[in-house]
This record gives sequence, structure tokens and C-alpha cells, in this order.
Amino acid sequence: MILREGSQHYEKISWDDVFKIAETAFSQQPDRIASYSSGRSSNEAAYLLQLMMRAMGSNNLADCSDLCHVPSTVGLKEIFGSGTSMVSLEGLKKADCVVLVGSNAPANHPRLMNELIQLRDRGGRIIIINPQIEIGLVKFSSPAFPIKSLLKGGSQVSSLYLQPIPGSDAALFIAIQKSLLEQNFAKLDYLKNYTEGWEEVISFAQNTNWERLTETCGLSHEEIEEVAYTIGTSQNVVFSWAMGITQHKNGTDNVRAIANTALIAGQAGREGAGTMPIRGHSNVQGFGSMGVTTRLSDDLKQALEKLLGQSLTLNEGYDARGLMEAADTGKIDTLFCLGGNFYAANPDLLQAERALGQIETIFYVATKPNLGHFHGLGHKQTLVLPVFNRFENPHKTTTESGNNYVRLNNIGKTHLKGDLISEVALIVEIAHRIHGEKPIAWGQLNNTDYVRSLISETISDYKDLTTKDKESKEFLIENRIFTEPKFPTDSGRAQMSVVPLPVLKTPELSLFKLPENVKAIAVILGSGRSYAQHNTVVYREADKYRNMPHRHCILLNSADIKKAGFIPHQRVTVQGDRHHLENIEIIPGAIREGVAFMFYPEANCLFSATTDPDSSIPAFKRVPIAIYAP
Ligand SMILES: Nc1nc2c(c(=O)[nH]1)N[C@H]1C(S)=C(S)[C@@H](COP(=O)(O)OP(=O)(O)OC[C@H]3O[C@@H](n4cnc5c(=O)[nH]c(N)nc54)[C@H](O)[C@@H]3O)O[C@H]1N2
Ligand SMILES: Nc1nc2c(c(=O)[nH]1)N[C@H]1C(S)=C(S)[C@@H](COP(=O)(O)OP(=O)(O)OC[C@H]3O[C@@H](n4cnc5c(=O)[nH]c(N)nc54)[C@H](O)[C@@H]3O)O[C@H]1N2
Ligand SMILES: [Mo]
Repeated sequence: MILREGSQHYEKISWDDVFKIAETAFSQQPDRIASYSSGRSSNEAAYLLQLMMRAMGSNNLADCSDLCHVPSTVGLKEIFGSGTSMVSLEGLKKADCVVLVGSNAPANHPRLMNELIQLRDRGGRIIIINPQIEIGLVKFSSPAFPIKSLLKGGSQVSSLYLQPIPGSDAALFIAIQKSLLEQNFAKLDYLKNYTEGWEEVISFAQNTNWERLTETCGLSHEEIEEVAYTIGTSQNVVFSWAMGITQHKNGTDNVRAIANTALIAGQAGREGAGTMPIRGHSNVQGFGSMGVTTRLSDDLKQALEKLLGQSLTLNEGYDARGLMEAADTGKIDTLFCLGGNFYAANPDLLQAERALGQIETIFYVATKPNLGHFHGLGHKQTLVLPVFNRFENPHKTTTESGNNYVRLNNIGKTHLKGDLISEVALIVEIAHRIHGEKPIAWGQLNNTDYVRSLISETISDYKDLTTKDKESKEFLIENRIFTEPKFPTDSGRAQMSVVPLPVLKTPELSLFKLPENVKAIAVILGSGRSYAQHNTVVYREADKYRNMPHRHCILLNSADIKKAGFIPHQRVTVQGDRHHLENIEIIPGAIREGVAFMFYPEANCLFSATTDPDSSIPAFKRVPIAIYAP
């Protein structure tokens, strides 16, 4: 479909006309062309996307990981030389302690829950760190354990549940380091043999006083000692985290602080132990491996230059936030979105709408309609192009899981009638029209066997892809799993560095221009997912686990409700630095005092969000808001 300038509705368009528009749109200056992608497509489509963009001379490869796990990739690469999980699924089965930080796995990673239940069954311990008590992290009914679910109402998950102040995790992990040192659980020989920079890290922890640490994270000395004791007395500890860690203005520091803690405890580079970020989209990690990033590695750059027979003089490249800012200042002519919802996934929806409105042509390659197709409209034309999802493709594809497994998807079928195309065919046709047969035979790339041969030629972690492909086998990217404390850094040692304590300001009402004489309170908002949505696509209105009956709710601690003079279920206005939402129902919940929770993407209209200087991720999990009763 196409929505043309001045028109009020989309109209049908032929594929041939789509490609004609694409030919013009992609002939703009390379730095004015950009892509955004979401990790649901195959490795093959991802590889072709970056190849097409880079062959045009553009490095503007924004990706949903820029809003998701980029701090994990940046932090882990710096410390261990590899940006993914170092723990394999088999390894996880040997752990006897998991520290799960900032994750609502029962809703978002249900398969991990079975591993956690089994760990508890073999006598292991699970430490949960989350400002909100997520009911499924306390007790979880897994379909894999029906008897327990029936007789006991589910399996016990948490051994210890800590509710820190949002955004303070770096301070908490420094405190855990301090306690590990004090209780003689720190592995100094390990640090001497396998790491660098450890002296500064431990002396920073030793020299930071307890009062500052406990005040910053809002937890007691005893709670922290118990965490350190549990880690120190466990054999194999896995440190695992999701958006509660990354989506902060010091998201990369949070990751560094966790990695430093794992190293001080000697819990990295051994089977059953280590750092394990829990990924978002099913193939978001594959997109990173395929080079869909503005942070192109030197190895891949050289390999692509060889393949393309041209030197890649690339611009710095816009990541997701950079792209939005560039669009807002009129620097983008063409945007190609391979999946996702670039509009609603970003903070400050008013800006998003305005910024996208300055782009001449936007292509939304999609499997389902979403908010962006209605609010993220281009200036001259917006195209919504329907594609097969990755199980419906007329060719084989591959994906990569968060545990570093590469899997082959067979040829599939679709139940949809209509004029759908595969993502591979779409990208190949555009690239072919722009580049012809030079320097590679773009026309032949419709054959995904050929794409896989180029992947294995250029991407070292995938060098075995073509052989494994013939054997139709899934395979592990082995050099990312560390069973010995030797890491792929220049010196082979983990690179530790001091993480500064976060300085967290409690939000104040004076920050907001509120009407006079209203009952009001300022709190920290963290936005996240309900139990019935997949990112910006909402499947059901209610979140029964949090007692939130619809999307227009705010979860608050009862003490805050009382302090402000509100009552449960009252309707209030929520005010951020950008916009407000009216008629929001107050729901009392098991969330830390001073903290509120709302659903995304609705909450994204409220705030602008600061960004992490090391990764440019927006701080979705710590936004100052005011709540008032009009
Ligand atoms: N069903 C389903 N599955 C999904 C998704 C989905 O939308 N639906 N989305 C996928 C994607 S892309 C992703 S990235 C993942 C997201 O998976 P999660 O990261 O689990 O999702 P969020 O809802 O963002 O939850 C973050 C958790 O962090 C906690 N938290 C908030 N602030 C802090 C903090 O400062 N410190 C700590 N320690 N915790 C904090 C919140 O209370 C919440 O429990 O799930 C993936 N899987
Ligand atoms: N406030 C707040 N904002 C957030 C977050 C938060 O926690 N709080 N989380 C952030 C995170 S972690 C993420 S990952 C982003 C999510 O950002 P995105 O990945 O951009 O958003 P999604 O909602 O996952 O995208 C859904 C759309 O993808 C398309 N799609 C699905 N499968 C396929 C496929 O196989 N091929 C193609 N071409 N299209 C497909 C469908 O059309 C669907 O409408 O949001 C971020 N924004
Ligand atoms: Mo994500």
C-alpha cells in the first residue's frame, strides 16, 4: 500500500511501482538514506540489508537493539572481547546460583523459567533484583511441570528478592563486590591471573563507604551481605539481566558492574558460570552478527571491502536515537524499515511523528500493521509492504539464538492469500535495480544458499555455515562460550575498569508545571511490557498478574497513594517532560515506594528520556513524572 502526500488513505500499489519508487528513493546521497530493523527477520535478510546499504555507501543501520541490549554488547565486548552470552544452555544446567537482574522472565522469557525451576529442584539458589515484585519470579506455574502447578500452585523461583531504587544497580553491584571482599569470597588469584585493571576496581569498592552505597541503592547492608554470601558459597554462578539493567542513562556501567562482580567472584570462564544477557527479539543477536550495526568491526569491514571490491568510506552512521534526531533536523530523505515499529518504540512520540514527517519516503516492511503505519508517516509517501514471516518463506533461512545457536528454518508455507513477497526477494530486487550485477551478482542472491556462502566467506563466526547448512544441523558458535578464563581480548585477559557510582536525583514536583491546588506526587516511572503484548503490539488489554485491567493504568506503592492523598482506582493525570496522559487508573502494587510502572508504548508519549553516553540507549526505566488529580 502507499499513502501519498495530501491523501487521507492508503491505496494499493503494484510491486513494479514500488520498485520504481525505491529506485529513485535509494538514489539520494548515501548519508541521507537510512534503515531501521527489528530482530525478527532471518540472518539472510539482515545480511543483505547491510550489504545493500553499505554498497550504497551508507552506514545508517539503526536497529531495535539500539533501544534494547546495546549496553550489553558494548560493555561485554570491552571487558571480555565478545558481546554475547558466554554461558551455553548446557552450561546453565550446571549452575547452582542465578542472579537475575531487571528481567520479567515469566512474561518475556518463559522458557528460561523451566531452567530456573530445575535449578531450584537441584538445590540451587536464585537471587532476584527488581524494584517490582513480579509474581512469576516468586512462584511460577510452568506447563512443563504440571503436577507442581496443580498441587502447589506453581514452583518456587526466588530464594532472595531485593527491590533496589531504579537505576542504582551499578551501586548495588559495587556494594556486592565490597561485601565479597569483606567476607573473603573475592578470588584474588583468579583476578591476578586472568584479568587486568582489577586493583583499581577492588580499591574503589573498598574505599566507597557503606553508607553511600546503601543510600544510593536503597537496600540494607544485611540484604547485600546475604547476596554476597549466597554468591560466595555457590559453586557456579550465572549473572543474567534484561531491560531493567540496560535501559538507563548508565546502562553500560550497569553491565560493567555486573561483569566486574562476576570476575571478582571468579565466576567467568568456567562451565556453568558467567554473564548471560537475556536477549529481546528472537533473531536480534543474528542481526548483530550479520553486521547490522553502526559499529562495524574492522574484521567485517575488511571482509566486505574485499567482497565488494570497493573501499567502504562510511559515515559514522545513525543509530536509532541518532536517526530520529537526524530526521528531526531534515537530514534524511529515505528510510527503509525492515520490520519493527520505529515510531512507537522511541521516546517522545510527538518528536517521532514530527521527525518521520520530514522524511520524504518511508518503506515499512511488515508482517502486521502497527501504530507506526498510521502515525509515523513520511512527507511525500509512506509504503507498507507485506512480507512473509520467517516460517513462511519460500526458501531456507537461518537465525541465531541468545545462547549462540544457529538454527536452520526450512521452507514454509503461508495461509495468507495475496501479493506477499519474501524479505530476501524484496531487498535483492531493490539492490539489483540500484547496483546491477556489480560487483556481486545481486540477481543471484535470491538463492539463499548463495547468501549463506557469502555470509560464511565474510563473517568469521559463521565460517562453518555452509557445511552445517548441507548437513541441516543447528550449531553452536563455540568461540563465544567460555569454559576457561581466557578471553578474546588483545591480552587474553578480561579488561576490568572502575564504574562510577550513579548520582540519582529524586524527582520533585517543582520540575513540572502543574495546575494549582491539586493533590500530586512526583515519582520515578519505569515503562515495560504487560503479560499480554509483544513490544508495541498488544494482544490483550488486561494484565491479570499485576491486577491491571486495561492499558491506561499506573502501578503505585500503597504508601505513595496515601502520601499523595489518592485512593486506589482513582483516575489521575500523569505528566512527563513532554506530554501528559489523562484518565489513568491508579493500581496499588508490589512496587518500591517512589516508583511507578506503566505500559509501553503508550507511556512513550510522556517523556524525552536521557541517553547513555556509551551506548545511546534511552533511559526508559528511570523517567521523572508527576501524578496529579485534576
Ligand atoms: N511475551 C513477550 N516476550 C518478549 C517481549 C514482549 O514484549 N512480550 N519482548 C522481547 C524483547 S524485545 C525484550 S528486550 C525482552 C524484554 O524483557 P524484560 O526486560 O523482562 O522486559 P521489561 O518489561 O522491560 O521488564 C524489565 C523488568 O525490569 C524491572 N526493572 C525496571 N527498572 C529496573 C531497575 O532499575 N533495576 C532493576 N534491577 N530492575 C528494573 C521491571 O520491574 C521489569 O520487571 O523480552 C522479549 N520477549
Ligand atoms: N518505553 C519503552 N520503550 C521501549 C521499550 C521499553 O521497555 N519501554 N523497549 C524497547 C525495546 S527492548 C525494543 S526491542 C523496542 C521494540 O521495537 P521494534 O522492534 O521496533 O518494535 P516491535 O513492536 O517489536 O515491532 C513489531 C512489528 O514488527 C513487524 N514484524 C514482526 N515480525 C516480522 C518479520 O518477520 N519481518 C518483518 N519485516 N516484520 C516483522 C510487525 O509488522 C510488527 O508490527 O522497543 C523499545 N521501546
Ligand atoms: Mo528488546
